[in-house]
Amino acid sequence: MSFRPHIVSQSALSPAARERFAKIVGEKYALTGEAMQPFLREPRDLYEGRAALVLKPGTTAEVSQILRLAQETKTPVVPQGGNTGLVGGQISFDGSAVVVSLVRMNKIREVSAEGNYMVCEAGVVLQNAQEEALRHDRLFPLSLGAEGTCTIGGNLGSNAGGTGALAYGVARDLVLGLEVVLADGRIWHGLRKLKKDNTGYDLRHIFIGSEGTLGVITAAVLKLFPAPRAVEAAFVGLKSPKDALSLLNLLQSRAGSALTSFELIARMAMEFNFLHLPGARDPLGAPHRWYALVELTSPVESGLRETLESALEEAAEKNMVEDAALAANEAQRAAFWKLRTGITETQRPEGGSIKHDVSVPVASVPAFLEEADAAVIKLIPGARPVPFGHMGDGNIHYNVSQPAGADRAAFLARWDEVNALVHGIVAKFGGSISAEHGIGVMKRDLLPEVKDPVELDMMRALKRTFDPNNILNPGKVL
Ligand code: FAD
Ligand code: 2HG
Ligand code: ZN
Repeated sequence: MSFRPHIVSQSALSPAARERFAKIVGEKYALTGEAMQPFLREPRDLYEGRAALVLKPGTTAEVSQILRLAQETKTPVVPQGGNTGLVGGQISFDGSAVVVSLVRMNKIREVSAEGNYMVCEAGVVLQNAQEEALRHDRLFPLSLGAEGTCTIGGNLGSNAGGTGALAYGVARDLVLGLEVVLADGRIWHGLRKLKKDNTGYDLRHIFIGSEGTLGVITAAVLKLFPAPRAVEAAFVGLKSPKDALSLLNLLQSRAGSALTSFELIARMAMEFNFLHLPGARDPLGAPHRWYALVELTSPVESGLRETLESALEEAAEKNMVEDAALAANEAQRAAFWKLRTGITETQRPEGGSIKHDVSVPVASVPAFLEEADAAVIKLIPGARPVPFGHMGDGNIHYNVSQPAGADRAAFLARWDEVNALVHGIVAKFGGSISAEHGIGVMKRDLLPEVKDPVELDMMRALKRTFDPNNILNPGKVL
């Protein structure tokens, strides 16, 4: 991958500035040397970062002071949450930069079951937010494989999608209000709890998905939903993505908004799971070329199982599905989901993997997959496409593993070439080269190729307005 880190400043952070930064959070929470390492590497080991300091503020006031000082000293600041991002957005590449890790800001300030909202600080781990909502008989529906580590701040910074987006939308759809520290240290107290508020521009959405380039989110008012009373999941074996599309449509017409997840999985991903995921077992008796993990959820006890069973029977009669297993209990449902969320990890032992997090219109997913598979295998005979993902949203993680036994480095050296091929097909279908993981550094240099120049100009204008000295996550996104 030809990525050139954008070094903003070659000068080191002065000892005096270092001392002033450390004083804001206290020495214990100002890390240097080896202690910074966990904050400088990311999940796929694709990038190794550099920084002068990692700061772990405990309050919004401390974040504000850090940014005031960063502005004064022109110090680059890289906001970081759980460090699970997949495009390098949370990684600092500048030896004079300060990483601001929000993980200590992990208070859930308020939960209102009656008002259907919760107020979380940026460092609250997503799973903790979900669990707290459930304790109040409410659902916070954002859900993704990294939920045990990723944070609300990172989820909003990257506008995460995940497996519930089909029914509940992406992260930005789940936010009522925000508290944000601006590049100059001022605090925007935007923690509104209103569903309706048309008093001018809706600035929430400028910060959500801005990947730490426009401000540091310190807290958010999140929407809650009734807790599920019934959840039913099925693991389905299919001949083709075309049949998966037919099944998706059938389930949507039979179950309506109760269809909360529709995930597609290629056989190759299942094979990687069987090899590398401890305890993984095939829920179905025989292999299938494709699988769908589908889930129905309802806030009322409502005959959901019968709905799913009869829809799957209908699908079988219409030859849309080859086989299906319904989860008999919670443990089986969890095992189904493990086969889906484990894929990110089980690709790793198979060597180099070239990633594409793409979306196309839902009905174009089958044609996209057919064309991409043929093109990739023609380009690199023996390459192993491992497509999987959120088919209900038209979002496929079109990952390509190296040919078995091939040289990892030589395969990864073809990253740009494979990207160009796959992204070219995505463009043909009017799709996006980043459906949910963002731009970060991984796709920064591709953005001008795919974005309308007028849109890029507007983005640059926003950046200049919110961060005129380019101290916030410089070199990311733009
Ligand atoms: P980080 O990685 O720390 O940061 C992500 C970005 O947000 C960076 O640009 C950072 O600068 C910025 N940021 C962090 N905190 C703040 C803040 N307080 N204010 C402003 N900006 C901030 N993503 C999906 O969308 N869907 C998935 O299904 C999904 N599944 C995943 C599964 C696995 C196993 C892994 C490893 C990752 C997955 N991801 C997925 C990617 C990642 O987990 C998400 O993008 C997540 O939302 C990042 O949260 P984080 O706290 O780790 O953020
Ligand atoms: C998922 O949906 C994530 O599991 C990660 O977005 C995708 O590993 C990946 O490429
Ligand atoms: Zn995903």
